[in-house]
Amino acid sequence: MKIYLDGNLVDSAEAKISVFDHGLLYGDGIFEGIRLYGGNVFRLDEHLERLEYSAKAILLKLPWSRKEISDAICATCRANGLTDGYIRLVVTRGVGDLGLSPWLCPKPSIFIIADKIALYPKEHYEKGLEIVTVATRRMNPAALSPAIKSLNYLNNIMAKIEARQAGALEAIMLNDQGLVAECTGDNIFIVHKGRILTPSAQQGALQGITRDTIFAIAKEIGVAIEEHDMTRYDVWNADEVFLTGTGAEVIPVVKLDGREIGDAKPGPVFAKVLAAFRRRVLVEGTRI
Ligand code: PXG
Repeated sequence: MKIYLDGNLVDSAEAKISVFDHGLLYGDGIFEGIRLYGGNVFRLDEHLERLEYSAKAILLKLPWSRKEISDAICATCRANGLTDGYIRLVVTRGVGDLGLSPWLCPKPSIFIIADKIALYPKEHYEKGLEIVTVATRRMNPAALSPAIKSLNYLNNIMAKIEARQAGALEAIMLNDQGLVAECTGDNIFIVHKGRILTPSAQQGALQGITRDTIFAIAKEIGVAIEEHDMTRYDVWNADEVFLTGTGAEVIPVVKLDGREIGDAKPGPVFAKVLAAFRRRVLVEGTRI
């Protein structure tokens, strides 16, 4: 496998970064997870815009243009003969002396991995996931904006561990008001009385690229969609629930905290959304 690392395509065994990289020492860096479908990179511009926003928020000046990053992504996919897969783009603060200060790092590093990913076993895409609510709360936006896709994922990892300990593959994280924010690596949607509802960014949801796609799909299929505050009670009593993310794509949820959602089967709105999503990913991308 070839990895793009700071301007070169190198073998994965040679793709190494320094122990003095602040991305590793302090989680000081940002990333994007992107999908490749049939040789098209899905919503590449939107991912690169979010990367630029994350960079701006952490005062990291990207020394590469959007075009240069985009070309590097396409070159990495081509070098690996990949037409369908998952692209992990990471920008770290770079190498610097010990100490938190980002000014110790003169040059950011960039690397790109283009590989396969299977977030959940296939059967759950057909039968649905059983998930739980965990005690670990979503980071307060006053501490770290959930809009920044930073290399600090311990908050989500702790929640994932709790889910696993409860025998579930994914978890709902509440914000510090006790409202539903999102899952550990996915956004959440509920369907109630014919409307699709999802928590807002203000309530701690990452503005997912897949989430944005669901808004476009809802318009296309003529189903009302809106951001709405929600509690666990609202999710337990939803007609349907589904999760979205670049890794997960679109996956139904049939049980939360031991309560069956609807009739405990993936529902008709989910089926329509999934079909529209499958059509869209093949036509909306940037050719590699
Ligand atoms: N919320 C969180 C906390 C995420 O990390 C999403 C929502 C969905 O956003 P997108 O833009 O992907 O629709 C994410 C996405 C990985 C990986 O291991 C990262 C994510 C999702 C799945 C896998 O690289 N982050």
